[in-house]
Amino acid sequence: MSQHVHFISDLHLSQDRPQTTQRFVDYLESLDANVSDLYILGDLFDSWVGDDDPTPPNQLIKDTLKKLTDLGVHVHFLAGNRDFLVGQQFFDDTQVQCLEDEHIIDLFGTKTLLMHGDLLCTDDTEYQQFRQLTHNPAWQQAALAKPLAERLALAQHYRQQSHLNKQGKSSEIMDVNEATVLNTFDKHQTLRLIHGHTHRPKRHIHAVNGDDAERFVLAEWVDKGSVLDWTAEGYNTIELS
Ligand SMILES: [Mn+2]
Repeated sequence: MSQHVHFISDLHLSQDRPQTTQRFVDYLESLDANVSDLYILGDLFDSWVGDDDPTPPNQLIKDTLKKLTDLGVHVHFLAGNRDFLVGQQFFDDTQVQCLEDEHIIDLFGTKTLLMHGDLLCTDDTEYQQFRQLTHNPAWQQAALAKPLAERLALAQHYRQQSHLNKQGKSSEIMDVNEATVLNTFDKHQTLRLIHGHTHRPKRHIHAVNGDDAERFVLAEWVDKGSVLDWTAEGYNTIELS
């Protein structure tokens, strides 16, 4: 029986999206040892204000992930722009492995770069400045030191702000920058990239130094779930309704 490797992103789990939570729990509970690795490429949560936040569905998700890692499935998490404050306690509790953005794996013999995808959206300079600020360890430490109620209120504020900002930006600005994509392939000397973030699922082909490089964009989980499923024979997309 051939081994499977799964990739998902952009579930945006929150108390407001119980169907997505249920779909994700059902999906995790359906997995067995035929799946060697599950890669979660960011924005699993719509917001994460600290590992001490007991707001549903946080505990349910942690418990379900722990059951899966107990079965021997390797689960990996690469943070997105919504859940970059997922911390050590989360990883200790779930035994999920934390990956840095721009992580390289060997996917059935092909060097494959994994990203959330926001780093590719360099046309959005305002967002890139915000990203730099919020990825500063001192900023994160100060943010996490605030009382939980204040962090929850701040997260609410950022979500509204982000929603308003998006309305004022063209869809081109919020998509990946082509030159940045090419530079990223070149920097990592790879011909395959898998990322999420833009919610524009597609397989793109880019010409990189005379070779065809493939870029898979994962789908968000909104009306249905979506899993990029790889085996040694190739890939297919699994939809979960
Ligand atoms: Mn994102």
